[in-house]
Amino acid sequence: MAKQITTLIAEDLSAVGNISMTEALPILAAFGQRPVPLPTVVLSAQTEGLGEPAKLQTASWLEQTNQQWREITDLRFDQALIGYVGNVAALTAVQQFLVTWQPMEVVLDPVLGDHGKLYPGLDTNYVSALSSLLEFGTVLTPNLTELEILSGVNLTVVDNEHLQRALQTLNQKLPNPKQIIVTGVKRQNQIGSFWLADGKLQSYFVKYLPRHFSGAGDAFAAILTGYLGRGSTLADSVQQTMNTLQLAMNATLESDYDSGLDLVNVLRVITNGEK
Ligand code: PXL
Repeated sequence: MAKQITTLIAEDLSAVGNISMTEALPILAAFGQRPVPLPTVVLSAQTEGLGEPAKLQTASWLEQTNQQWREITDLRFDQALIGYVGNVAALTAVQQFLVTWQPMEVVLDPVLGDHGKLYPGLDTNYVSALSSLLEFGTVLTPNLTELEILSGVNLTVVDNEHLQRALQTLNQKLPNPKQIIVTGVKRQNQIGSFWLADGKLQSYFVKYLPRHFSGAGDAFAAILTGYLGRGSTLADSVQQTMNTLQLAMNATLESDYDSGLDLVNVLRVITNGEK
């Protein structure tokens, strides 16, 4: 039997929206993992398109949790999944967890914005605090908007040359090398992810579906964490993640989901793959 992986998940818990933590928990449980959720903020709804959410800040609880965990014998983390954090105090607390617990693999999705804009409520202070957290990630999964903001490379033209330059520039800004996968790159009727292997640009595409799926990036990071935890290579993990995510998007298109993703098929595929 495979060893059970314990994964610390730090991201928002949003009641309405079916995104981030509400996706990551079932996904990682389906991978047979032991997920340990750290809500970085509790929201009545995701921040996009559903009005102004009621917020419960958790930074001080996060600090107390990090202290209390020291009393738990044999607590250890193989992986961490960091998604939307939401405020600078919680980013600081998340950094403390990573420094204290040193998980081997840290999938860090630098959630900042999409379609060229920051998400509501995030500002330049937040961007600089998140930039400082990047050095604690081992795998980073920005979308195009986030890669542009974090690398400083203009991505108005999204050709291979610009993507390669942005990925390299972001890597060079950081004190230790990362695997950076940029997601959501549209080419004709396909959507793809790009990353570098030995300095060469790699990509993988699936069919583009003409709809905005909120929570798709969050699900991408969670599924990727699951495949990496199973020991798949980065390239295989990205490909399997995108194939699996495609199932969720197809199911969502066919169902009456108006927010978040229909994950049932994803959970079936993941569970069947468990040996
Ligand atoms: O899907 C990214 C995301 C995560 N978490 C919260 C969000 C969003 C996007 O709007 O609002 C709370």
